[in-house]
Amino acid sequence: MTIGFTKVQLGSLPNRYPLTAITSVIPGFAPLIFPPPCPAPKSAGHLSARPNMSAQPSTQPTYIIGHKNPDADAICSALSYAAFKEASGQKGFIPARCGNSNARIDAILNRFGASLPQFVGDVIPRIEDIMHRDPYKVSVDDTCARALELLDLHDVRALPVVGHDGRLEGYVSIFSLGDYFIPKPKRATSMRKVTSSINAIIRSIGGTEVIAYDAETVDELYVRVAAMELESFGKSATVEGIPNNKSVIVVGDRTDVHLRAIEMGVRIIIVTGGHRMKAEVLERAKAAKVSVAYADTDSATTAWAVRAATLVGGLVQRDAFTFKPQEKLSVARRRIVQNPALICHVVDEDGHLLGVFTKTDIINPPRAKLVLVDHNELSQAVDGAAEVEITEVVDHHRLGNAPTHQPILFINRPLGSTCSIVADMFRTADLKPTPQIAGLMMCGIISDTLLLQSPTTTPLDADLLQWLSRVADADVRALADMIFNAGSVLSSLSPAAAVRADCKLYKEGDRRFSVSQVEELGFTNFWKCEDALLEALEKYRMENGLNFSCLLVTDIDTQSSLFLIRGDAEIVQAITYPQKRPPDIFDLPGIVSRKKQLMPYLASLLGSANESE
Ligand SMILES: [Mn+2]
Repeated sequence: MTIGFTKVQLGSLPNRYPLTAITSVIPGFAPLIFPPPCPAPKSAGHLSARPNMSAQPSTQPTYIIGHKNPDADAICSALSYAAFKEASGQKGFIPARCGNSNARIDAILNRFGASLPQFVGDVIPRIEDIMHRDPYKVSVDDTCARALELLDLHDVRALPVVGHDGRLEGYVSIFSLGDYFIPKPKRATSMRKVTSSINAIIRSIGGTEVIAYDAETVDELYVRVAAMELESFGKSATVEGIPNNKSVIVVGDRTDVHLRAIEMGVRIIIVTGGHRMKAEVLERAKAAKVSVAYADTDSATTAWAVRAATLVGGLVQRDAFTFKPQEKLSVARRRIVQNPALICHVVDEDGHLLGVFTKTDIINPPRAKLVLVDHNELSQAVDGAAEVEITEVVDHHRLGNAPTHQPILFINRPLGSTCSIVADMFRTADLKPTPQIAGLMMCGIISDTLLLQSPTTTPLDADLLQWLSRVADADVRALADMIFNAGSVLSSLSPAAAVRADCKLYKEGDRRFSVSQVEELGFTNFWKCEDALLEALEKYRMENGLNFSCLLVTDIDTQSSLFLIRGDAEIVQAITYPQKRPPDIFDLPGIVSRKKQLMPYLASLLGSANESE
């Protein structure tokens, strides 16, 4: 016997009616509806294998989000399920919505002092989701020593280079730096070259400044180690054609060389091995405006460190591969395939560096996660839902879900509202919602069940509503009046907006269609705009390339509906309900539920239409 939740591998056929995928009804057993979240091994492993390119790794939130064109239940169940997560100690969940509010939702939130959940227009993975913000970088004024240090310390292969204004200039890589430092016996002069300033050189060798002239001026200088006889030292300079005032002399405690170098007027003398220049020699250096520095390292090491003082600005590779933060990963992936770039830069409109990423980041990106509430069909979900990880579904509609790669927590119960499911979670887990959250859940139940009148209503909905009423200290009847009087959609919205307000897209066989619903107190407002609504319905159908579009106008008072349909003549003709106004307005007495009454009816029409084709 399985107690608690059943993990459903979502590869099943879509069904027509809500079904129970969670066996939480065994008396005496508290259902295990919130297992400890398992770490996703794939993404965890990936993150640890990723080179550490910035101080701050990016993290992705999990959005608890209702369907497009949200209704009260979609908004209230997102808010209350997030509260349930919080109350049961599960962190990192953010209530969200992917559509606009309406008068009813506003009235409900206002009544309980709640705010709208965060708007998430889409969850399409973009560059900004994978980039490393605040990346390790160097400035054009930094030395190669600094760049090499960063490359080594953080195990990366390239670093972005920024100018003084923060704009991206290019990048330096282990390959370009390696090329610069690898000995080239046939081009000895280039091996001596260092484009830098006296200050940067002293920084790079970790030395002590003794006398420095024009310390900030960047020059093309040449390093020479004076390890030869005095006579040879003087000659070699002439042979290589290096001007004396561009020479950096690295030398030990050789006073004769010190004196000769001063006489020649070299740029700087670096005395190595912890040795010091004699006081009287130092005086001469001052007189001749020759800079002097001391290094504790030996001559060979010092000479290398001097070369590493070359400023990054001189070695920048300008062919930086750049992206905008809003670029879709699917597009970026195609651009990257053929490009050998070691590092990808993300820049804003002005070219300021925002972040970096590598190919590894884009192959297996950390994805935003979604908990779908009050829907499970991707056609109704936030844009991009198919490209991210859906970790949970909490719903009370027919199954029309896409297959998933991993087992997920899937809760589908044929109750009157998603808020009922969440309220039942609170109660069975012995957690008491706040009066605010209890009030919001009441509104989800009242709104979705038309105050327990809809055929979707179960005894549990009624029971939960009573329980919530006590917790929230709110009167059910008063709330219902507020909810159903909060703005007639037909009198407050344009026909175009009215058909979009609570509109759901469906696919049955080859047919795509939409079913909208508005709830009114009486049909008076409807008979003022029926032609405009039919026109708006047709326009919506054309714009979305649908086979047909329909609108259920429900009168909450009499618990009956009018049904408007445009499109597919075969379907329209197959409708067996009486025509209220031919050819496209029908009378549906006793029909108030889109999901439990209308959808099964339409599905049967479509089923026979498909068979006859
Ligand atoms: Mn609902």
